[in-house]
Amino acid sequence: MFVKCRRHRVLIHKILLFMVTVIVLMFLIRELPEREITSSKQIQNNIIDENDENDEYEIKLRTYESKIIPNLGHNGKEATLKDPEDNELGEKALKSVAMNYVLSDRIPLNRSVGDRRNEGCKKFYYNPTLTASVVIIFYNEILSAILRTIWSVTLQTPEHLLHEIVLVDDASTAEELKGFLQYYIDTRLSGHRIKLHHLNERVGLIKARLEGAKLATGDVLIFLDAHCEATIGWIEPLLARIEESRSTVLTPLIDVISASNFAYLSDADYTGFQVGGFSWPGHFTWINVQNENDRGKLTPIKSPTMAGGLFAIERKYFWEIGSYDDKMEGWGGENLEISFRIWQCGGRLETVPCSRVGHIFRDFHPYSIPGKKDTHGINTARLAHVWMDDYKRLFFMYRPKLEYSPLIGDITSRLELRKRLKCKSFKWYLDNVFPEKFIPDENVLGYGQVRNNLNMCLDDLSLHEGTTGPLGLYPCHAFSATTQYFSMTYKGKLRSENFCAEISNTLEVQLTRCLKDELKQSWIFFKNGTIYNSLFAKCLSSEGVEVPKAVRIDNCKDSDHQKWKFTYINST
Ligand code: LR7
Ligand code: MN
Repeated sequence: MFVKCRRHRVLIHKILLFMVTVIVLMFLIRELPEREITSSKQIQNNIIDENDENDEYEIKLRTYESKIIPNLGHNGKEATLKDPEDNELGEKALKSVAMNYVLSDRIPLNRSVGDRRNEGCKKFYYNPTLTASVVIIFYNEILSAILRTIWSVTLQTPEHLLHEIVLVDDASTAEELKGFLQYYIDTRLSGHRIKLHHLNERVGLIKARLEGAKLATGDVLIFLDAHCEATIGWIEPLLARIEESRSTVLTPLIDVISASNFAYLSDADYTGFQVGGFSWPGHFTWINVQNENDRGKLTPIKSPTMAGGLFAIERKYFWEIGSYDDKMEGWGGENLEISFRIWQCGGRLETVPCSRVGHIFRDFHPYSIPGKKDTHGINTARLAHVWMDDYKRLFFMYRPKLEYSPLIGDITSRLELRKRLKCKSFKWYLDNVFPEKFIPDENVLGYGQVRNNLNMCLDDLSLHEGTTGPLGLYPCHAFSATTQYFSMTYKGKLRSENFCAEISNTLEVQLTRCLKDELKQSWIFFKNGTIYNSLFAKCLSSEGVEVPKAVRIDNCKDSDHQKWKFTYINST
């Protein structure tokens, strides 16, 4: 009995001890993460307030994390939400900031978009030794999109190649991009070298990138927009090519991530990708790979320009070649400036087909630019004066008011840079880098607006590249008639910068891709103002055309509908 009782007591003791241990352990386990998260700051600062703030951040972050749906958008698949209310909010977000952030907030921040490389790329072996500083600037971007950019870089870059990530906040007003973002980095991305620098005032994307470049210390700078996703193997071919040639500046293939459903849209095969061009009104455009033999190749391919947001450049070379024009403000123009400068001053620009990075293309800018409104126009006017020599006439033909605008500011230091680096002429660039670029006033009989005797003008009706549409008729614009500039070439083409006038089966005139030796695109411009096609033996006419529909061809006759005048006529 005694023995039994003693045994009992021992058993009860043991059970009690076990229970106490379990309770203490449970308490510890519950408390542990929070303690760990705040401890480093506690020791550093010993500030009670900050701890309170951190607790607040932690609660906010956990609420946020609890809403993430595992596997949503995995492998870059289209993501959808079931709740109709969420979808409605998502639609609203798309309209207000051009990105469905309701959905973005639910997709895991470290999602994988899969291996996007062309099969052939996997056979290449790269062994770079250079390290990269990835510079990401942002102004009021969606936090989850910024974080997904950062996560993709840390996950898809071998550690020994990633020197650091430098984040520059261009004085965002969104509260969560301040302390909360820093807290996220400290707690969820600790162990990664990430610098976050807040600018005191908004300086625009060009100067923000310059600040990032100043802070960076890796061998190579890689700039990314703050809504990108890097994919497997993205960095190795970039670094390896720069190691081979330090004055070559590289862009990855910029794939499309949908702003509405976050699908990674570009397929792996994608050998029909395009490289960078430009238009005379000063915009970046996509063009087909220039040399037919280069099409489908997976090695780096020459590109006349770059889009601007995603590129790799050796860090010291970036400074040697003149970094950016630090008097450019806001948004725009810097991409063509750096492109022309690199080529004209002895470097090269290439697209690397095996490096794939997704970018969320937004339909509009979710932000306004303080002060000067048309920063793209003003920045482009700066670059035209500095780099385009006499060809700047073509930009200013589209933007006459900008040519002598005081808003352009002082360009002396950029002209000095051009001299110091002994850069080549813009004509050299056109002849050697972009020989297929159409020059509207060279080798032409006439160019400018094409006005008939009834004061109506030919108009491309804002046709987009890569499409076909009517050669329209519209009242002549007084200024900036970007849709009303046409050339009559020596070879008999009636064309705008990117399209040629072609006769359709219904005898209407269409604007479409220019083709060599196509009789339907062949015109003769007579001194009396008629524009004649010999295949049909008919004349260009506006008779019976409802504005702004397509002009037609008709039997030739002496009619005001068939007499056309170009603004400029070449006398030679
Ligand atoms: O005032 C600003 N301050 C900023 O820090 C305005 C913008 N930004 C940041 C912004 O948060 C973003 O991270 O700058 C980055 C680029 O701005 P976007 O994403 O609004 O520009 P975009 O993608 O519409 O425009 C393209 O052209 C720009 C011309 O100035 C820049 O060079 C962008 O980097 C460039 N983007 C790309 O090249 C991605 C591919 C798009 C194409 C074609
Ligand atoms: Mn962008």
